[in-house]
Amino acid sequence: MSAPGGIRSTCPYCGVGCGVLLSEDKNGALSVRGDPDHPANFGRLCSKGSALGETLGLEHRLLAPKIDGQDSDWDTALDLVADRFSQSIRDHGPDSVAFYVSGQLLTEDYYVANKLMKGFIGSANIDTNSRLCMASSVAGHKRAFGSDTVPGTYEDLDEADLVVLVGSNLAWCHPVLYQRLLAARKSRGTKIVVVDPRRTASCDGADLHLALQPGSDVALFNHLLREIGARGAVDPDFLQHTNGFEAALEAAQLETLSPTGLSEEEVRAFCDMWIGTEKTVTIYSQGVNQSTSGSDKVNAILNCHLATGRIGRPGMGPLSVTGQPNAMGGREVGGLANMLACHLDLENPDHRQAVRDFWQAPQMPEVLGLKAVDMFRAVADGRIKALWVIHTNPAVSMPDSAAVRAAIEACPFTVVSDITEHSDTARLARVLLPASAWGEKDGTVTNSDRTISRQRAALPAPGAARPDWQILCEVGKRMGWHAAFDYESPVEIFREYAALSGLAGQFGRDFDISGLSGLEASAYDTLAPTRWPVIADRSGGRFFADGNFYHGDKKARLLPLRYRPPAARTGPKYPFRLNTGRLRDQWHTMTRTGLSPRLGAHMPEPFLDLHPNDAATLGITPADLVEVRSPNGSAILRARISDAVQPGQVFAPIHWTGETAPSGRIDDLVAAETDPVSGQPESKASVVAVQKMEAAWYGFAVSTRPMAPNADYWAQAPTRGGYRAEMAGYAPAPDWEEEARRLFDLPDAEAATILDPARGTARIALFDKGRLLAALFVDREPVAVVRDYLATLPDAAGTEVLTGRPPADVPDPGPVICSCFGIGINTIISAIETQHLMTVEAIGVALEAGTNCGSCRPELAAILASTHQREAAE
Ligand SMILES: Nc1nc2c(c(=O)[nH]1)N[C@H]1C(S)=C(S)[C@@H](COP(=O)(O)OP(=O)(O)OC[C@H]3O[C@@H](n4cnc5c(=O)[nH]c(N)nc54)[C@H](O)[C@@H]3O)O[C@H]1N2
Ligand SMILES: Nc1nc2c(c(=O)[nH]1)N[C@H]1C(S)=C(S)[C@@H](COP(=O)(O)OP(=O)(O)OC[C@H]3O[C@@H](n4cnc5c(=O)[nH]c(N)nc54)[C@H](O)[C@@H]3O)O[C@H]1N2
Ligand code: SF4
Ligand SMILES: [Mo]
Repeated sequence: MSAPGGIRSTCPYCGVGCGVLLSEDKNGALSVRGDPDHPANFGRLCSKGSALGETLGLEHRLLAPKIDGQDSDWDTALDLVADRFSQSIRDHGPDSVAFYVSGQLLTEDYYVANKLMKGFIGSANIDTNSRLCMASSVAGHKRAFGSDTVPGTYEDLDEADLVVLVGSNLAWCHPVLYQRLLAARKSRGTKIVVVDPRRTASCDGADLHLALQPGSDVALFNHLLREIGARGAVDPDFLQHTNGFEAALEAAQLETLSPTGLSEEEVRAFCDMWIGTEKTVTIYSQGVNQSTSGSDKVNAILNCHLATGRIGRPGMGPLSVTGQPNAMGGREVGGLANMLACHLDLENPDHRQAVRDFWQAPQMPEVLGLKAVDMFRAVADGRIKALWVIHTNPAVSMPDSAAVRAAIEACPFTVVSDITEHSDTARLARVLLPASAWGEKDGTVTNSDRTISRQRAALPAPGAARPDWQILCEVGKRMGWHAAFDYESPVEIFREYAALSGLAGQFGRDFDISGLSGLEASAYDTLAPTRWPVIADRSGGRFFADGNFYHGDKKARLLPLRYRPPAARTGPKYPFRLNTGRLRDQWHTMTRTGLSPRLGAHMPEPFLDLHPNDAATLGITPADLVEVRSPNGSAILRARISDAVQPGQVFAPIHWTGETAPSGRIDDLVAAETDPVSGQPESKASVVAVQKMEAAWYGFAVSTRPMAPNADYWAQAPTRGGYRAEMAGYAPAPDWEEEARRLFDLPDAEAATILDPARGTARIALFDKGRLLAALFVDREPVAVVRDYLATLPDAAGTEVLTGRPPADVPDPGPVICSCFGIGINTIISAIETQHLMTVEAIGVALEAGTNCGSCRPELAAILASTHQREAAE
């Protein structure tokens, strides 16, 4: 829909689901602004959303179907996919094929993928990366409520008096919601508690941080339940609508606090706040879900909300925030191997029959499909003979990812639908299918609070790219199911889906949007953000305040739970607990955010945070590289010494890949241990050993073009003028000038060099007619050059580049803090000192830093505090 400010659409990153306005800027490029009318963000965007325009270039796009690395055409590629899938089904049965899909697909794409696999191929072997993300929340919701229902809404954050963040770094991962929370804090004094083993950016604004031991959340929330019981804080009227309170309390009585490692005072303060504040929202995310006790953690939290009746009323309730833009939509369409469509159950014969009749499907599977980890095991041992991966990058994001890569490589037939061929998964596929990207396609997504929003196209699809739903339907038709997949446009799919949800409503399910089943194409085009359910007598709202749940007896269930430690145990061989997670400015495997120089500047390298005491014991100093080994694999990462992590614990980000830093692939270290109920892997509690990398050489390079490093460690990131790379190796090159020419692919460029073989140093700059193209700096120690200045090259030219630092009259901005305006730490410190700035707001006025998305504001506050501290001490 074209509004006065442009076309309305939705950000393709996190589950906040911010509305955006798309228009053409004065250079003809797509400009992306926050939509002031969208109820998720009211105009705000975070650094990732603001940088969307920088990620739309076509140089990395897959523009034609490819077979065995050769460009092909759609007919040939689609026929091949349909033939090979059909052949496998004929020869080995429907369970010999599988789809592995994504919470980033649009609802319409997701719906047809699920329909094709479950209704027509007749297998439930479709699973999604939501298994790595939301599966424990889904399982917890179903156990407690009888359905996968998110009870509350974002408005609860405006009305709460206490918000508890459990295993959620909201400041970085749901930044616009976090800003909304801070705004509420400012106006009504909302208290914030963070429960996280690590001190994160979300702790900066918090009243209390409980740095519990990894995996011990059940022990903490069992204790809270005990206190709720002991202090008479249960809501007896609400308990009438529940079962299991006594048993849950009894199990909680057996628990102690010792697994948490927290002091009694800290926990008392937490219980006082929680029990004393009726309007409490508990937000939880991957620190809860990604655990072998993930489902129990979810239910331990839900137990406390059910016991106190704090659910579904304004300003209170549990809120599982979704990660991906359509994680919620995927759950609605039944994209997981253990679900049907529209919150109907695969195990229920009546549900199966109803969906089968509705789809006029030839067959429906009666058994659950393989969950992600088991699915790739079945690929590895040959049970799955044809695999189609859509909109996800399992070769790096699955646990034990080296084994997943080997499995994909050995699979007889693999298809990948992606927007780029430069991904670790795409590199392994036989057939590559070019998908239309965000900005080019139409459909719907559902965010964390059940709001359905439209994504709308503002750009033409480049080359031969096609929307995912169309590719799936073409294969369905070619497999012989023409009528079932004969859609002209997404609205036809949406209408069918909405009608099916009406059937689910008749079965008494929560997910019913049948009010939208008659939507005309024009109404779909203009559809405003709409929270489900959408039925004759109801639209949106909250669930469960009335005590009506979705179990057979309409009651909720509290569960008896006991703490279980993470599956892997630390010991002398693997003494550290490895925690993994996200950075503010990158999205997953970086195939999109990795293209933005602004976003790349925040953290250009993969790293490992370790506690100063551990660093001292291991003899590791800042900027060293470390080798990290687990029973599954190894990695090399830059050491960051920080007391944000506890002794014995280390943290690494998930974003680096074979494309950006092959030895930084963190899931190579992660064991494929899963939650017994949800099948979700324990991505945050592997065990590792850490030691200093005894590198013989270190390098830093800048270049106008991508480089081809040949080093034991390397990491490459985009800059405004090209690329920067860190490198290190066990054996130095015999001739560094020759190596530089190979690295930059500039065999004949003019060179300026300073070589000192005796000291193992080399500085080489390569020019074309006096214009700087690339430079390499090598040393036996981590290279001491001013990286943020060199990263501005080739703006600065000339042989003075070999000094590795800016000329006296050019200030070095330092590492970027504010990505939106590209402002470095040195610029900020200097403004604080010279202009005597006292507040984050004043920094904003002086430099603009922190005034757009606000996600660097915690860092600005920290810089302000440390600069003032230093000034006071001087
Ligand atoms: N910038 C950015 N934002 C994103 C994404 C992104 O890639 N980049 N991805 C999106 C997606 S798909 C998702 S799923 C969300 C994830 O959003 P979050 O879940 O908020 O992010 P994570 O960094 O994975 O993990 C959250 C925290 O869990 C903590 N944790 C680890 N173990 C435990 C434990 O045992 N108990 C508790 N209580 N905490 C623990 C970690 O220290 C970490 O700080 O983010 C979404 N938003
Ligand atoms: N150790 C550890 N591992 C984790 C996690 C963790 O916290 N720790 N988190 C897990 C979680 S929560 C998640 S959600 C996963 C995320 O992991 P992935 O889903 O594997 O990561 P993405 O980079 O989002 O992959 C999306 C892919 O889709 C492609 N793509 C983009 N747009 C389109 C499109 O329109 N159509 C198609 N067909 N393709 C497109 C992108 O280029 C990219 O290759 O990682 C999981 N892995
Ligand atoms: S918070 Fe940021 S990443 Fe998430 S939807 Fe909004 S703009 Fe996109
Ligand atoms: Mo996720």
